[in-house]
Amino acid sequence: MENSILQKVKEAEALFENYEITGNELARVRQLREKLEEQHLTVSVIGQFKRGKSALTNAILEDDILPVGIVPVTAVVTTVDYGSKSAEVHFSNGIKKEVAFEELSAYVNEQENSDNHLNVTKVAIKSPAEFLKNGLTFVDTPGVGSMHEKNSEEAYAFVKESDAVIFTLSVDSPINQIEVDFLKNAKEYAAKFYFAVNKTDVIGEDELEAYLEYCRRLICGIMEVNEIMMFPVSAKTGEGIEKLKSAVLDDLGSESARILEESTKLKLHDIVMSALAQVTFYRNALSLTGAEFDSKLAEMKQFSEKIHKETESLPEALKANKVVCDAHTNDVKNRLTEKVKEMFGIDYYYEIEDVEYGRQDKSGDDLVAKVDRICSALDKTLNTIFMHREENTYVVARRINDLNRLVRKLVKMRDEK
Ligand SMILES: Nc1nc2c(ncn2[C@@H]2O[C@H](COP(=O)(O)OP(=O)(O)OP(=O)(O)O)[C@@H](O)[C@H]2O)c(=O)[nH]1
Ligand SMILES: [Mg+2]
Repeated sequence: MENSILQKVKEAEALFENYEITGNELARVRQLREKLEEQHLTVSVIGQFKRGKSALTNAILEDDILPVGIVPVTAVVTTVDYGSKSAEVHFSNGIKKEVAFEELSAYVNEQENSDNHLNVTKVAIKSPAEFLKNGLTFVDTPGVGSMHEKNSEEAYAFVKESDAVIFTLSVDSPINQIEVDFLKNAKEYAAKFYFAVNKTDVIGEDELEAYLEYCRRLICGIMEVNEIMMFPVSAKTGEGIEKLKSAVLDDLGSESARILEESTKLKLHDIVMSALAQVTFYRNALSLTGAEFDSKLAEMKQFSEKIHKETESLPEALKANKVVCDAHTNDVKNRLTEKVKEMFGIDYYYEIEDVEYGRQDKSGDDLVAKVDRICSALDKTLNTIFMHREENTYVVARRINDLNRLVRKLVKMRDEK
């Protein structure tokens, strides 16, 4: 008997295949189906920067593969699968390059590949570690909350692909708002959580008990559960690592189908919400009278031209400043969201992760290009609607009718438990 979540994923896939406006969601849902069919689980190590995620990954794999350090280190996602030892760097232009382990740091390390100017999408490692034998993909991610915002974005993006997470805290610093926010977000996508409290070697036993109790209470509140799986560990001495590994492997043995099903449900919900926002936007815009639509389109175009001009006229010194550039880009996204809301009365969904970030420390070209990309995604949608509006009224009416049906189906999918 085919399991019901797989059926739902297939239904969504079949639905999205019929509409050009849900192309993004189609790609995401296909990936989801493939993982489900292969029963493939992704377990990621996530958390704030410097909690010891990479050190913990190394300790679990019993091999010092990944760079570790006192300054923010991990700039790109590193996946580890079972196999004979090798490392391959994947770049955003599709090129893959096999590298020696001694060279890894040049791609993974924030200090060497700053702001990921080499445009690495991920590093894919193969390792013969026992832990990986049953076919899980284990992942070390960049940390959230450092000055290097790009790392936080990568970490947030990868949580969406994780089925289970090892959320890493450390005893040398109390849980802060950055971690709370990240955990709340992760809860929306991953189905299983292990809490590793790292660096236990730096404090005494009494202090550790008090710290664990404090973490337990706080996290139970955030996760809205009575109990959590918490593991005091030291990546440095190896203390507690075996217990953590056994817990993960035991669950994978007995619970992997349930974890995958739960995680797929969460991810499918996110995809359906994204499709719903996109389709509602499209339908509402198409339903406007010709004159209403034309005036709104003209106003949106003016608005995006204004944003372009503002961006171009920023002083070169500011355009070369990464912090200013990031703040400006975020501001543009927010303003466009507000404007679409004002013009069309709905939330427009930005695939923020799809925006490719280039290096910004030499000239302002990249900032202008980045703003261009953000505006042009919206322009493209509006232009498609515009073209459809030019069709005869019968075709437009049929399209709206079709979209209404699609919205109803998506609402049903969204509400199904
Ligand atoms: N004492 C002690 N230090 C540790 C332990 N684990 C990691 N560290 C140290 O903590 C620092 C950060 O470790 P990383 O593994 O690079 O931390 P990370 O979370 O991967 O950091 P980012 O990649 O920047 O997010 C390094 O100086 C490590 O040597 C531990 O168990 N005990
Ligand atoms: Mg790291």
